[in-house]
Amino acid sequence: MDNKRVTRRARIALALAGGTALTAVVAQIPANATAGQAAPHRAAAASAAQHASRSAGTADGTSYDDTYYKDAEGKTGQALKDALHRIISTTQTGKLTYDQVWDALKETDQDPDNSGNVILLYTGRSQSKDANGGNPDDWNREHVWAKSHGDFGTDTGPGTDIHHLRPEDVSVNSIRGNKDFDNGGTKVDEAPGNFSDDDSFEPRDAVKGDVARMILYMAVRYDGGDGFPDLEPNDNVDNGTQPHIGRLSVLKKWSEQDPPDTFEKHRNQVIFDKYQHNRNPFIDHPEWVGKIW
Ligand SMILES: [Ca+2]
Ligand SMILES: [Ca+2]
Repeated sequence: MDNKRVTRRARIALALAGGTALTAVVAQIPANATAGQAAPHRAAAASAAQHASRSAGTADGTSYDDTYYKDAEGKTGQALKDALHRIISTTQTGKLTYDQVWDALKETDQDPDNSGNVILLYTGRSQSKDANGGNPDDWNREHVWAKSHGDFGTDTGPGTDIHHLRPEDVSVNSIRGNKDFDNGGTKVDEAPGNFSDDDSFEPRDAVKGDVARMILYMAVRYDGGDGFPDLEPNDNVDNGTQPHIGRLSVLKKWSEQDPPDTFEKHRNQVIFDKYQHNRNPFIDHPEWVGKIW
């Protein structure tokens, strides 16, 4: 392991500890406290977070088994899916507007090597946080579960759930469009390692599992309540506006081929600590994919 990688790891570890500390600080400080008053609490919280990260591991999803995932313990199949639905729905006490998604993504998808940049999902490009907008090489908000599949739009709900929203190059986002996911197609010039044809899109290898786990999170989180459709994966590539995304058999393989890495785990933790307060169970427990589907 070279020095650069060591530094990068250390920085991510610090960021994780910082995220946990932030939650602890918010919980401890009265609403009228000033920044000056908060400082001693912050030091104490940071120390507590460092301790927690040494003993339990803040980035390790299994450390949530006895708490967050307690009601899912020992379950499989539909019972596991139902339990996870209840858990990730009732704990989602933070819900964003579509406008708030911009700033949230600047934090969840920050380049660990450059705090001024985000990493774009399909292209893998590191790009200035400020270069967002509507020009072809700007980045915008990619709905990995394409919002036309169920037509849920961008009202607060599935259309603003940052577990499946990622920064992406505007023109690459438009090539992906609302296609289902499958292997094959021709190269996407601006996004090395990605392929697309008339009815499907194949992301680069490094994010294949991320894509699968985002789709499956959406299927568990949205089950027809709150006026939103029941999202479910299937094995088709012509789902159109139906509340389905395919192909499930391919997504399952992708999840196995590309297990959660530090970047994906960190983003799950930031969403949990700071924004939505719910977790993507398949990042914490990738083996639950096969227990449900
Ligand atoms: Ca990955
Ligand atoms: Ca569902």
